[in-house]
Amino acid sequence: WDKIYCNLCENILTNGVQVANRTGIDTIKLPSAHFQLNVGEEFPILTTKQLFIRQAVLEMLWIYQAQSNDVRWLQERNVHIWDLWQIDENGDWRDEKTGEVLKHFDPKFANTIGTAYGYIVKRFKLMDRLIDSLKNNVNDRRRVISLWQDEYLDTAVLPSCVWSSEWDVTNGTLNAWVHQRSCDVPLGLPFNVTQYAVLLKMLAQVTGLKAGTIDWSIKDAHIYVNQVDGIKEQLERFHTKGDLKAPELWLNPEIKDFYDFDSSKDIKDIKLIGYEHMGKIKFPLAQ
Ligand code: THF
Repeated sequence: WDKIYCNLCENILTNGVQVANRTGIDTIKLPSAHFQLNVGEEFPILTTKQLFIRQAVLEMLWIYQAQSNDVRWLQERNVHIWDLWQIDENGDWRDEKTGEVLKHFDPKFANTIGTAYGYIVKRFKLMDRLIDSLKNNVNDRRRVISLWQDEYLDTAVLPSCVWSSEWDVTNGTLNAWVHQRSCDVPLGLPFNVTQYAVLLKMLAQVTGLKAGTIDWSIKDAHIYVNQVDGIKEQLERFHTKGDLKAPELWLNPEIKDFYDFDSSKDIKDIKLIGYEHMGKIKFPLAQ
C-alpha cells in the first residue's frame, strides 16, 4: 500500500494542476485516481509514516456502528479530527481563524456535523441492510451504500467525502468498491483506506465470509500546497528505505455481531499486531 500511495503522491506532484478551492489554501490536484488492494492478503496501513489507528478506527465506528453525527462522541474518546466542523450551541459553524460564521444551522444540530456520515447511515438503516443482505442474500447485486442523499446536503457542514461503497460476495469472499468525491491525500486517504479495510474485515467476520479486495476510486485527488514538504519527506523515506512489513489486524474472534465490537476509548476488540512505521509526519489541516 505504501508503494501505491507514494506513486499517487508522486503523480500528483508531477502531473497535478494547482487550483483554488473553498478553504482558501490552494491544492495540487489530479481529476481522478483508482487502485486495488487485497485486504485478505495484506492489511493496508502506511509504514512510511505513522498512521493513528485508534483515531481512524474510532471515526469509522462513529459513522457505521454508533451511527452518530455528534462530535462529542469522538471528543469523549480523545479524537479531535472533527473539531473544526462542529456546529456550536447557536447553530453556527465558524472559521477557526477569523471567527466568521461560515454557515448557520438549526440549533438542534448543536455539537454535530449536521446531516452527513453517521446521520445518513442511521436515517436509512444502511448498515443493518448491508449486514442483512450479506447474511441472507449472498448473491445480491444491489449492496450499494450511499451517504450522498440530496435532501440532506444543505443541512450538512460538509457533504460526506467518502460517500459510496458497494459490496459483493464472490466464492465466499467479501469485496468492496469505495468511492470518494474529494480526497485530501496526505491526511484523509491514509485514514480512509485503513478504516474501510478494518470495516471489511469486521463485516467478513460477522457474516462468515473471507476478506477480499477493495477497489478505491477518487474524484479530485489533491495535496494542499502547505502539505507538499511533508509529502516530499515521506517520498524521500520511501525511496531510501522502501516500506516495512505490513502488520496484522487482530479482531476479537468471539465477536459475532457487528454492534458488539468495543467502541470505548481503547477499542479492545480491534488491535494491530506488529505495526512498524517510520514515525509521524505532521500535515496542516485545511478547514
Ligand atoms: N478536511 C480536510 N481538509 N482534510 C481531511 O482529511 C478531512 N477529513 C475529515 C473532514 N474534513 C477534512 C477529517 N478527517 C486528521 C485526520 C483525518 C481528518 C482530520 C484530521 C489528522 O489530523 N490526522 C493526523 C493526526 C491525527 C491525530 O493525532 O489524532 C495525522 O497525522 O494523520 C476527511 O476524512
